Amino acid sequence: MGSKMSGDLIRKINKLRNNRNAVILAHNYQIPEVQDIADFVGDSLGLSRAAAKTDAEVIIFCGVHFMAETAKMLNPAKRVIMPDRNAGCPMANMITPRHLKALKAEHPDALVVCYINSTAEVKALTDYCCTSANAPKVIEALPINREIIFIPDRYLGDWVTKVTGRQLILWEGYCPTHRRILPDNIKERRREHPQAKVIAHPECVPEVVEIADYVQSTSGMLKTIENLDAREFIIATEIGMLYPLKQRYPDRVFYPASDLADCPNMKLNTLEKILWALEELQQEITVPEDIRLMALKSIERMISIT
Ligand code: CIZ
Ligand code: SF4
Repeated sequence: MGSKMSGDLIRKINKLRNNRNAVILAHNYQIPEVQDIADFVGDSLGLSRAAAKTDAEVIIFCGVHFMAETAKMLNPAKRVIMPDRNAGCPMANMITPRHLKALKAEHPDALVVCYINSTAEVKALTDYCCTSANAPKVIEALPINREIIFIPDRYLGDWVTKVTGRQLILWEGYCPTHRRILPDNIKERRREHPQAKVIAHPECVPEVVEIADYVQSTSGMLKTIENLDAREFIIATEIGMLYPLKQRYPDRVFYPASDLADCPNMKLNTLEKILWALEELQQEITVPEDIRLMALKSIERMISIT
């Protein structure tokens, strides 16, 4: 895109953002142009909370569907619009309410914890929500004698089991993007950059998580690096994350563990689609009130723990 054309787009977006009393939220994995124009960049929960703090009437949510749903559930009076509603999360779609009901029937006494990467309908059937930033904390807050079902990410669940020592009943879900990062990618990058520290997202396969120096969510990565002496980092997560890291730490060097860790859903949003979303206010995300109230309980229990 030529700079004049993107300059025009940006001017139009800024004007309409004002006229519509809108706020633009972008996930850490969005393309740089989208992050640059956003009012807030962050992880899914951070964005929902940022939305709650503004007096904007319209939220343009640049992320994937479950994140926009979460923002809507926490901000029911605001209109939440996705620039491209086709941006889903394959992991979130790996468990349906029917699957979860069957799993609960097998373990009727179990508490159910869901990763925030799940649909509103699934969240509504759970006791606690968690993010990758607070999953161990949520699990540790639960009574020691209770069985725990953890859905949908079995790799995050595996890491939480190791960190907390708690047994979890896992579901076979996973993130196809993080699964593309292989232990051999890490080893090769380490040979190229022997001084670099490896930070892996807990959605990575256990073989990657085991050999990483640090395991962190996206918000965790942004915070921890400040306190580390290392100047170079190998980042094992979705490649969009390299941009906010470079923005925040211009004096450090970041290498992606694998260029294949590119989530096609996260890349669907563009400046053109944001402008269109502001013009038309189409693709509004709604959640039925009964589902919202049930799912909100699980989100609020997480918030009260963390
Ligand atoms: O909660 C989020 O935004 C996700 C999906 C990942 C992360 O580590 O922040
Ligand atoms: Fe879902 Fe993975 Fe894409 Fe995140 S990176 S939206 S978990 S598929």
